[in-house]
Amino acid sequence: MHRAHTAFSLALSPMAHKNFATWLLKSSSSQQMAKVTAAAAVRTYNSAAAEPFANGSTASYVEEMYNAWLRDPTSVHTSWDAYFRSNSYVSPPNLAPVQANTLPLTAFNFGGAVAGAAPDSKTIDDHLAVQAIIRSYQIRGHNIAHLDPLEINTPELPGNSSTKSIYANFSFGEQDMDRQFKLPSTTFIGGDEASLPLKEILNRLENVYCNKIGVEFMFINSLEQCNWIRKRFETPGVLNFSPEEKRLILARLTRATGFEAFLAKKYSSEKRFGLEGCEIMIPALKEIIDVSTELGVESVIMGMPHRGRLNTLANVCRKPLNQIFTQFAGLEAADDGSGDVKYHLGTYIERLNRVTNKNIRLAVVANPSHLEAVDPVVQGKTRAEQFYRGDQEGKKVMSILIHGDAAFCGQGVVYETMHLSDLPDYTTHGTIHVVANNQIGFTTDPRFSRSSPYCTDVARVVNAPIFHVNADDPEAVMHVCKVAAEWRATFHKDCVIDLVGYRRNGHNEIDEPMFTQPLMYQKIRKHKNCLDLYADKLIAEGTVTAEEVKSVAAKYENICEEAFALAKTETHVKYKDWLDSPWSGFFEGKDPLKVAPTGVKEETLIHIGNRFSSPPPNAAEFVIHKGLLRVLAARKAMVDEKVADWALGEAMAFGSLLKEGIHVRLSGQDVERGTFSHRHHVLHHQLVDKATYNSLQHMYPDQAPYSVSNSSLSEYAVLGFEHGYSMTNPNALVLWEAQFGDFSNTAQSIIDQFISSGQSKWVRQSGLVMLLPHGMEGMGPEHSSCRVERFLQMSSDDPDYFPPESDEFGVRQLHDINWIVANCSTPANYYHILRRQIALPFRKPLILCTPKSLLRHPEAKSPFSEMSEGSEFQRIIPDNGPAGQNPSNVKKVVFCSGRVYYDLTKTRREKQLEGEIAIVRVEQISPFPFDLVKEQANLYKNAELVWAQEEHKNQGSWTYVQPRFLTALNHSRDVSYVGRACGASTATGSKAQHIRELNALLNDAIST
Ligand SMILES: Cc1ncc(C[n+]2csc(CCOP(=O)(O)OP(=O)(O)O)c2C)c(N)n1
Ligand SMILES: [Mg+2]
Repeated sequence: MHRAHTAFSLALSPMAHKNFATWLLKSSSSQQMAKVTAAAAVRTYNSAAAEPFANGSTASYVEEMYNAWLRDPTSVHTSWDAYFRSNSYVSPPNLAPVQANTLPLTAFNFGGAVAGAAPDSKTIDDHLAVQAIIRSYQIRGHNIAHLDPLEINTPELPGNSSTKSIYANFSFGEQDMDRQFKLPSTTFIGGDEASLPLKEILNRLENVYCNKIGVEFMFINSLEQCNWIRKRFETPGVLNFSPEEKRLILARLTRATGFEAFLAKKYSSEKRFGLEGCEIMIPALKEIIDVSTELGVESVIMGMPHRGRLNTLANVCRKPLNQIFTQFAGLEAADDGSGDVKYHLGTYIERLNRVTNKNIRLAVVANPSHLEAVDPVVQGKTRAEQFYRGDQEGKKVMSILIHGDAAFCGQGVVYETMHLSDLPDYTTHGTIHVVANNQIGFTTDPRFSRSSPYCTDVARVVNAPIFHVNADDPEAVMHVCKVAAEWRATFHKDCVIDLVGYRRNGHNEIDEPMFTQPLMYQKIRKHKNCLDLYADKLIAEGTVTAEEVKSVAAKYENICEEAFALAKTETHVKYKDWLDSPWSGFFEGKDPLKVAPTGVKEETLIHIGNRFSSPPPNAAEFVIHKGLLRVLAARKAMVDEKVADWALGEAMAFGSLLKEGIHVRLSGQDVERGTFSHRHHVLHHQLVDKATYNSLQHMYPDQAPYSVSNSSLSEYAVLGFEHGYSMTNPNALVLWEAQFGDFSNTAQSIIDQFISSGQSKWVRQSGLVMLLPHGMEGMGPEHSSCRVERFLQMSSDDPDYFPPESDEFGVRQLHDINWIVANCSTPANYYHILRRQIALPFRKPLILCTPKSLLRHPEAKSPFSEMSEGSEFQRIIPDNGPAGQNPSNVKKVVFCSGRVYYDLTKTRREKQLEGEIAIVRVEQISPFPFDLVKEQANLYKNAELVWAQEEHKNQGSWTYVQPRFLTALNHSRDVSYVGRACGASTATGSKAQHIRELNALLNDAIST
């Protein structure tokens, strides 16, 4: 099912617009049908000459004019408008309001019932029928509303015969039209009037629900919210705008239109993904921002695709036009990075909102081509900004997400992001979604791009009201935007504005749309643009003169010309001008190569360890599960012995950072307990629902906040969200953990498009940590590998370049690379690498393979001495046993990474080769520790060098490390591969085969 029909099907169907008349009178006479159909046609009449009533009596003519005026004051001549506004008109008895809201049902004469007597059953039935009609309009009015400026969509949805069948049951005829009906409390169409004639009820409902706005909201399961919406659309006069307001809309529309026209003139062969056909989006965004600012919002974070982006930067954010025009000049960049095309860049601006006279910050988040990928990123950034401002209800910071119609319904990440909208640790307290619905996606029309009636149906899952509106009716659009902003401020929930427009050009300006949509574009070619239509309307009603319209347009063109001239004087572009998340002050006064120490005082470790192993203090009644009491006791015993396992090492890192004022946020599926039941940061009272204790939130009275949250079962949106969160403040450790590392590939666009390349494209840094459980432990193909080879393949360090050796070798490498990939084998090293994320004078994403069985491995423990003052992260852990102590005896050095180390040492012990085989762990795989590998190789001058890995040969680290080993060894020695053969799958599903393969690898590696 889909809503769209092409112009072709329209051409075959002369009576494209069905309306209430056809629903109501299915069982009535054709004469009545004709009459009411004619009355309904008044929606489209504009001039007295064209209107169908002039041949009636003067009284009925005036009456019809009055009806038309009630529906749309602009549809009648201005003299009539003035006349009706002056209240001089006394409507005939059947239109005259009865006393306001005071009369009981029995007070009406309903054509049969005597006033004062109890109503008969027909009267009651008819009233119920009217109530049902009102409700039907509220539920289904949007189906037939005039939303499409091109009128190529049949207004009624295909297959919606249920609508007709409901109306077919009500057989009101012409004789009923003047009957007075009491209005139920579920409608506001009466204003101050308690009852209205049926004709007036239908006219008003038609006008509210089937005109240029289609409100889809009756699925919301809150009466309060439904009534709130009804009131804002049904109350008479809500669509009346003052002349000042109209002029403002016109001025904004002039700028939006003028901007695209200027670019088209100056850069006719450049792609800019113009907004032509939906220019109203710019005044719409401005209206949302104005109303929201009025209601207390100080910061708006926006995410949007290509379409209209430059216009938004220019006319919503007011980014200097010359900076935008400079992007067209193809200049070299003055700063580092590889940059991005102009319609992907972000911006951040702080300015005075001239309408509200309040300061406002506006950010448009940079995004890749991948449509909708930016949605969760914006939400994470918004959430973080709310958090740092203490804005717990989202009153000061809000997000706006702009979508294309095809992408909004086609991209799954929209759904995933929607589902974050009401989760306690992910909500941004209401997002306003704006769909620039041009009824096409590249060359595909909606009949072939979605199975739902509207492109916005995805929002129904979170009970978001959806306001469809014809983009050619600026006042209707402004009203909808105002309601959307008020909705968000009132209920702090998502809502959607569906701006139904068209696309005047091809997908981009050099594309030919007639190849694929000939009929649609024939219509478009003949269609006047929105600015001209609105200007004509305002001129006709006397709000502005034609000269004023021209002069506003000319003035804006002058502004563009001046900026154009200025842009010509520029010699370079500056990527920094396009930064969406500036970290003011973070880099100031910092030595760019100085890393703060990551070891902490032993007493700090002991304090954190004791807290982490204790139940809530002074809460004897808090009942903890017996199994967890054992876990706590085991932790306490480790603290007493001054050793840490994986969970304790992690808690030491988090706790010590929190002590230093660094906010820590860990998010992902089941992270509170940990997939492998090792973490247990949240203790649950066994008898009281939702009573929990999280010791890391209670380490120190003045610590930074700690947040750990089980996420929805999503990787794409949640990883995007945490990436966005990490962009806001560099002084926070933000971690996302995958359930198993392999699931991270459902978030591949976030990894590829944002995390690995964000700094290079958009000068934006992020210290996000990805924790990816990884290891070949016989669990089958799907839970073994985080595909570390993919991350390594995206690392930007040159395999053939050995950087100059110096004391700062390690930090300089980190500075220069795009991200860090590591596989730590000890809790201490895990602890240090987490702390190093904050100790660095810059931010880099950290991709960390994390263990599974090692979480409980008796040897995978670290003494406190390896975490206390003076200790630090070890990029390579040398062999500290007999081999390392007597290197000249060593015949073979086995380099490895991660958990296989423990298997290798066990085999070496069993084979009693501890003096002859050295095992060296490469903990930080990328950037590659060239210097330390060289040092180790020099230590074992005569030994054979091998790289042993448990992953298949075409997977794991081998292809990344091999050329780098050769560079580190200056090609003077070789390093050979020991491990599994190449494979298509990550691991075998057979336990027996797994063990066979592992033994073969261990035997190959540990042999001389
Ligand atoms: C994830 C993704 N897939 C495919 C594309 C290629 N693409 C670019 S624009 C576009 C059409 C988008 O249509 P719509 O969302 O309606 O936006 P419009 O261009 O009409 O404003 C497509 C398919 C993309 N950018 N991102
Ligand atoms: Mg589109």
